[in-house]
Amino acid sequence: MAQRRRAVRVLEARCTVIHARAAALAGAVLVFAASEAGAQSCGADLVFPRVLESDRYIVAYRTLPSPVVAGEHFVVEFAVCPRDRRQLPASVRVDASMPEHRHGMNYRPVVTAKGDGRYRAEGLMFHMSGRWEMTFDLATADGTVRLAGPLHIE
Ligand SMILES: [Cu+2]
Repeated sequence: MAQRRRAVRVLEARCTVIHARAAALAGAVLVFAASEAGAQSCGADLVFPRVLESDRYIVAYRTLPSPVVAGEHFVVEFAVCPRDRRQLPASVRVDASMPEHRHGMNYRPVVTAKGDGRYRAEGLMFHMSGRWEMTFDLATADGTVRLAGPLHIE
C-alpha cells in the first residue's frame, strides 16, 4: 500500500488505474499482482489530456476534435481514476454550461462505459463560442461527486 501511495503522490496530476482495476475486480485479494502489472497513469494514453481532480477522484479527458468547434458536435473521451482504492462510480454524467450566460447545451450527451474506468461521451455541442464549463458527475456510494473545469471556445 505504501508503494501505491508514493506512486500516486509522485505522479501528482495523474493517477493510477491500479485502484480502479482492483475495485472493479471486487475480490481485491488476489488482484494485487495482476493490477500492478497493468498499472498505467490515468488517461496517459489520451493525447494532451485535461485533468480535473478532487480529493476522491481524478478525471482525465480530451475532446474530439480538439479544439472544439462552435456549432459542431464533438466527443469527450475520458478516464475516471478513484483515489485510495475507491470504487469506480456506478455511473457518470457529462454536461456543460456557460456560467456567465446561465445556460447549458441544447443537447444531452450519452456516456458509454468502455471498462477499466474509460468512458466516451457523444453528442455534445457548444452552440456558441466563449467560456464553457465541462462537468463530470460521478455517482458514487457516498453521493454525487462533481469535477468541473473551463473550456474556452474560439
Ligand atoms: Cu452562452
